[in-house]
Amino acid sequence: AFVENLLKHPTFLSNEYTTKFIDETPELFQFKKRRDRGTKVLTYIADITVNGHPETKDRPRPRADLKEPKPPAPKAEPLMGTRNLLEQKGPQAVADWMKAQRQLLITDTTMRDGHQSLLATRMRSIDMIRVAPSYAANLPQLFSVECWGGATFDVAYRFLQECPWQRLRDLREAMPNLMTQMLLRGANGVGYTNYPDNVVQEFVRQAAQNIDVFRVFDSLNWVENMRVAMDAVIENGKICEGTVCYTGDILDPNRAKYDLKYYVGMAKELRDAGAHVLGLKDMAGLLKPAAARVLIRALKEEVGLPIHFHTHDTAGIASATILAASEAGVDVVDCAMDSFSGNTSQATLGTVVEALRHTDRDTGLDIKAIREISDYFEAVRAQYAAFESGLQAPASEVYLHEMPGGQFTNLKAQARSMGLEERWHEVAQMYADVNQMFGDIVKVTPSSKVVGDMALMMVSQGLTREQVEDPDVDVAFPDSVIDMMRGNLGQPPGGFPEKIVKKVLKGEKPNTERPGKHLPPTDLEATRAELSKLLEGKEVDDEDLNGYLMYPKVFLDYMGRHRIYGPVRTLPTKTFFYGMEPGEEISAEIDPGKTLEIRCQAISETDEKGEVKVFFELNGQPRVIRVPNRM
Ligand code: BTN
Ligand code: 3PY
Ligand code: ZN
Repeated sequence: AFVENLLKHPTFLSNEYTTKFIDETPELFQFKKRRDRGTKVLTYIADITVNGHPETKDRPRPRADLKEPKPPAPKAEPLMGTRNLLEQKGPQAVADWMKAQRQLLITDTTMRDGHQSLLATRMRSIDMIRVAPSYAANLPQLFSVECWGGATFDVAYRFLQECPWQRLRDLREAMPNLMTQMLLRGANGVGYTNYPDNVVQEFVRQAAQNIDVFRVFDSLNWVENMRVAMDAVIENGKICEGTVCYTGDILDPNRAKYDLKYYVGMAKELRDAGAHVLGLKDMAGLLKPAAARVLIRALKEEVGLPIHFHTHDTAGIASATILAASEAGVDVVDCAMDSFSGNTSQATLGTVVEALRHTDRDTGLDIKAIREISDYFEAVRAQYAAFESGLQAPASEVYLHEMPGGQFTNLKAQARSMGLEERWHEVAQMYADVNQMFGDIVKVTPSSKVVGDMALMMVSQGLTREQVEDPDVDVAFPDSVIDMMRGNLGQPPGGFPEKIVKKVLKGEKPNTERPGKHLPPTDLEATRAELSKLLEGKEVDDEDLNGYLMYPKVFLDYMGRHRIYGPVRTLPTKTFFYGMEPGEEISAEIDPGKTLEIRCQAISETDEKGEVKVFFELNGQPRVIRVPNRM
């Protein structure tokens, strides 16, 4: 009935079909009879095989001789790691230990910021879960593994057709001795807007089941707006890394707004708010070695918390800055596996480890184990050629525009889609101008998106800063700009400039209090009931509820596709993005112990109805799936 229903639909027969079609026409997918999961997965493979994946259309293809990535063998039973200390003695004991020992501790970011910054966050869970046991066994000295939060949450649902919570559970189970770490955007959760306090609290409670270290930041560096999230982390017994976002240049007298005093002051506020660890988040990679020496030394002396430093290699200088920070006594730094490092990503893990060998800050990590895992990720990365940015080299231009590493390639893609790729350097300059027009703000998700939206609009419409600020020139501001000027992301130090607020809000009075103060609490149980109804009575667990609370539409779209395609998360990545070829065989473990052995036998010509038959063998049984050819 499913195929019949679907095939008669005019949109499905035309070329307009994308996975969106399903989101917009859910009534077609309300079948009486539940199809089995094997059939659903075959339907997915057949569809991709015949019509391609919308996300990889017109993008570079992986090499033809691509081999399935093979993770290195776990060497032995995992040794005790930081997670064991946290479980036995609690977060303060971990913080005390960090300060007491001398080695430079390392967080591996490959599974979060690494692919967020290089591959538009598209790495699939299966490619992470396969190598997680090797991390646990072969790199037990790691401080933590950053593997969740930031953009990974919505990208999992939205583009990868998988549940982010399940990813986290699987990773946790595979690395029982290592602390898992996530990036939490304070009152913005893992979204782009401020949520009611109880939604943030509920999200943290759920995440704390499997996350040990929460890096909590605010996109305007407003500590007031971080307290709810920080308190929730502390209440759940996990490590609260209260985080300062770094912008400007403390050594530049012309950028006096963000000087040493400012950062030390904010760090003290975070300490007083209960942070166990001080995060220093240099999301754009602007902190230079000489400035790092000064800043880290001052923070160590005046704040007293252990410091965790995060930077990006956009300008090519991240490892130099890390070494300077190390000499100044920083406690932990973020690096990515070599094959996922450099450019807009983090510094190169193996290189930092080697650079500190035979010094008093030797990391204690096994360089051979790092190389083996990096080799695995090199093969993983080759599968995602469609999502590479094409960025050829590091560039000092980042000191001009100050775009975060995680935004850079996204904004470039957005510019490309608007026909502005040739004018990228104008966009970069405009981004800097918009920042000044907004009063020189911290630019990190979501404030960075607002600056990017405004810059693209101005370049595409040929508007200058002077024109935008001129009360006599009519400007249609992007919604995100109006929202930020209303105060819905909170307040930057010193507030937004009156001139621009007036122009954007046309005299409407902005809210300068904490946005969460005015958002009524969400009735969680009523929301659960509403969601259950939308899912035709399906029982809604806490993970699904939290997904829906963060991203209602994205979550429902995901569930709609899940009904049709079933559990596609364990398909090999090549199959997920490119389908199968006749003669090819794959296997996918859809549940522990339940494996689908899938062989693609043949693909028919398109018949007079415009359909293609894809012939499979599923665990030895012949199966035929018909799909419309929309190519
Ligand atoms: C050096 O003296 O070589 C640099 C300072 C190293 C001090 C280490 S860093 C980790 C731990 N945390 C501290 O505050 N002190 C030690
Ligand atoms: C995110 O919020 O996703 C970031 O990576 C910010 O740097
Ligand atoms: Zn980052």
